[in-house]
Amino acid sequence: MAFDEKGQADTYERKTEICKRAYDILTQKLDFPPEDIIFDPNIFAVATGIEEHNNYAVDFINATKWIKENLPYAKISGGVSNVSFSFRGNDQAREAIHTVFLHHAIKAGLTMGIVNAGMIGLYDDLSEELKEAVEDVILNRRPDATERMIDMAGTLKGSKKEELKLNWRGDDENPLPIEKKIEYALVHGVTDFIVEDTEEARLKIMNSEGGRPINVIEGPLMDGMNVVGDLFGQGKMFLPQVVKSARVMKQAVAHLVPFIEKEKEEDEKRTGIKAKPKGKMLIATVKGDVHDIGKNIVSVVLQCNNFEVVNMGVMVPAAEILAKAKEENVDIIGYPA
Ligand code: B12
Repeated sequence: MAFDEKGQADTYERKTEICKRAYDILTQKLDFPPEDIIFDPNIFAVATGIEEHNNYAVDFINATKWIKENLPYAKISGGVSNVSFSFRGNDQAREAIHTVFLHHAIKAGLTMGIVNAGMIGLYDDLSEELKEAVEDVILNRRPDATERMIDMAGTLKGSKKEELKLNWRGDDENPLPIEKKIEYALVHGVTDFIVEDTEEARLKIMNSEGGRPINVIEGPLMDGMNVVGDLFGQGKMFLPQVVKSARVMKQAVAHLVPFIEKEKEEDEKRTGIKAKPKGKMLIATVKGDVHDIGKNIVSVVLQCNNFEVVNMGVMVPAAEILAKAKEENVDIIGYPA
């Protein structure tokens, strides 16, 4: 943490000076690997009513940018929930503040943060009005930002997020298209309706010409996951939220797998031919990679196309993959690149 003999660093100058000093000692005197250094340049509460506190978020964000640019390989963390401490008791205001703060801090180079994962939202879900009020506070854009934010905090019930929550499934007269419902469920990590929505999408696709259950994955589910990927890539969604999206995706895929398998059985029944295995494939994600949703889908599809599949799971060291490939005498080794 950015602390020295004088105490905790609260300004940009103090934060950067202390981190630089620590970095030089660690890397030059102690031979400490710079990539193992994680600096916490101190996040303090803004909108406290005390003028000296107004620039705290800006100082943290600028210090983060400076560390990223000047102290190679060092990582940056912070206690994010602190920034909204003056709004304790008003979870919606705090959530909006965390969301906006993270959006800007991640852009500046923040590597990780400590925050209640249930208290972060989507930057794009904030109404323009709320976003502006919070940004005025976080970026210290006007002297009356705190008062305006306090006024806004009292009226938060009508935020765009609340409206979205209420309306995301549409109503009987104007139901939302099934693809949009699936996208919403994936982006917001809502599992409540995902099985029935996946089934509705499957029936819709099966009723169209040449429709197959796999098309539900390749169509609405992948489209929704790509929205998640884009928001995540832009720093508008955060890792705990993507974990929830993955959970929704897994439930949807689990619903479809029996239908994908049934297709193969029906083909065999129809033709009266039990197909011979086309080959044997080993599949895994390599150590360092946890993304297994795509791999598992590929595994199911290959099995349904008469490949024998040895699925080694996730995070498998390369040497183990090679040893298993020899032991099982496989024809193909597959892993997501
Ligand atoms: C869900 C998700 C996660 C989940 C994974 C949960 C799980 N159990 O799988 C969680 C939250 C854990 C996660 C973590 C991270 N993720 Co992630 N994640 C995603 C996301 C949003 C969706 C992936 C997905 O499941 N898609 C749906 C499936 C069906 O599609 P698919 O994976 O592409 O698979 C298809 C094809 O690729 C192919 N395929 C897949 N595997 C195989 C294997 C073989 C043999 C073959 C032939 C074909 C094949 O067939 C599949 C079906 O069509 C993507 C963004 C995106 N749009 O893809 C980011 C994404 C992949 N993640 C990314 C990152 C950066 C991370 C993290 C490093 C984030 C972080 N800072 O910590 C960590 C990495 C953790 C780790 N050690 O691996 C980046 C990767 C960037 C890159 N290319 O280097 C992406 C692209 C997001 C982004 N835009 O930044 N993630």
